[in-house]
Amino acid sequence: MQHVYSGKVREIYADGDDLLLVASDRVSVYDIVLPTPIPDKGKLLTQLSVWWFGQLADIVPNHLVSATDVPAEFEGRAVRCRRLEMVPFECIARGYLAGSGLKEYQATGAISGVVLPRGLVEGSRLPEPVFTPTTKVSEGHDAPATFEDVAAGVGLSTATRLRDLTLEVYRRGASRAAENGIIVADTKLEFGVSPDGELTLADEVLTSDSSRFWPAAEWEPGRPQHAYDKQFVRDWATGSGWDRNPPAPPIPAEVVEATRARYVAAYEKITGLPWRG
Ligand code: PZK
Repeated sequence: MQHVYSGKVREIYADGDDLLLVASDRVSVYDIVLPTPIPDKGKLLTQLSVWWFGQLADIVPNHLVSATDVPAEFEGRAVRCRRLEMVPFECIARGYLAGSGLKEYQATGAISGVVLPRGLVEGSRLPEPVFTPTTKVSEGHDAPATFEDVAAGVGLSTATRLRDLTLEVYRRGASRAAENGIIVADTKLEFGVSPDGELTLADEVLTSDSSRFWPAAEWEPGRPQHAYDKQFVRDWATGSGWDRNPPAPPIPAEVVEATRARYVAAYEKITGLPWRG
């Protein structure tokens, strides 16, 4: 097996024609990876994503080959997937205002070319979910794109499919999560084209690393929302005196344990299954 790519918290290996996506227990805040792992995070997010692929299979085919046929050292935290020709846009759906969507709305009244009502604030629910793609930039952060940009890149019919699929996946995910006390504010999807030409859902889906999960009970538009998963890490980091430059200090044990409990809770609430790590 050949290592082909390292992300902040994940790795990709090639195994023959397949790829293995491997999730680590690393966690980042303010875009910086902390020196202390969150035990089982990689397994929890991998198993949540695998569960979602099953739930979404009637909407869109996916790249998953096997979640069990992986090397023993990666057991539970890797998926074997089909190698695709990746679409050069990140397909994002937003149902609430946060992050770069909030910034763009405040500057222009629109996101990705979609005009929104006046008077929305940080954390507001949008009248309906919006497709807000970005172009992948190898260095630094992704650049906002409009639907027209996507159409110019991949053609109008593929762009329309990408938008419709992204919004349908978001609606399905947000609705399931909301029934269980979790707001999915937004989610980032990646698609590719299979060797037989089919648009295929790739990467990880509807995890808290690829989405903003908020505790619904604490939702309060007008201020930054609490993150379902990393809020304890953020609160500790803010209070620790750390200047947000690397290297980050180690995470205290009680913050690690509370954070792990949130990843477990998100998995159990969303899937309805007990976590048996
Ligand atoms: C692919 N990424 C992003 C994912 C990382 C980075 N099925 C596929 N075929 C070809 N390429 C990719 C995929 C998928 N998924 C995904 N980059 C390439 C990514 C996981 C971990 F570090």
